[in-house]
Amino acid sequence: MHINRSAAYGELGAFRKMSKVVLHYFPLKALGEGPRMLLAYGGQEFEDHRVPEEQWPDFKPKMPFGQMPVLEINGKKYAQSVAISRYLGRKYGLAGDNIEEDFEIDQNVDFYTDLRNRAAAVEYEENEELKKQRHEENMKTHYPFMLKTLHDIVVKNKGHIALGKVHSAAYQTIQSVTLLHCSEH
Ligand SMILES: N[C@@H](CCC(=O)N[C@@H](CS)C(=O)NCC(=O)O)C(=O)O
Repeated sequence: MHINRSAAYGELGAFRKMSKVVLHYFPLKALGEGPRMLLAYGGQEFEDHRVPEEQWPDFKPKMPFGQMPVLEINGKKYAQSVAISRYLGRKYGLAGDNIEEDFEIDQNVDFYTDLRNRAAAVEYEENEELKKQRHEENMKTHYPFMLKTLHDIVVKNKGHIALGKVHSAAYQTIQSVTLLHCSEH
């Protein structure tokens, strides 16, 4: 069965009629930057609400899962950075052309999430000894394979993340690259 994806996800969707869009995140790139860039790509006016650290304890219980980023559409809050990026990707024509293309994009995005989580576990570790151990373990055991795989994916896709073209995954990977850079230290 053929599904008209642009009708399902595109111009006619509720998002186009939104009167108010807010992206809640910290004053950082990290997990918020992909959704911010996708909103900008889509030409959507939005409030880029950067919550200062000192306001976070009051704000946290108001978020669906007690974390950010959160995309608020006409008062309804949606969480999870990858889910937000997939939604915006579909909205702005950056999804695959069929479910197999989506499958390939999603597998690569999930791979980046694995990479990002490894880097984040180092970056956010407060115990200096554990931080050093985790970083060394990543450098020795995980990064060589993962970064070689990432390199091969990008070469195979002519500079893109999947399918040889731009889609929402490109925006989602910015966070991983930023964190990998941070966790070099
Ligand atoms: N799986 C979630 C993870 C969200 C997450 O870890 N957010 C962090 C900031 S990067 C957060 O809100 N930390 C504050 C807290 O947990 O209190 C996503 O991808 O959105």
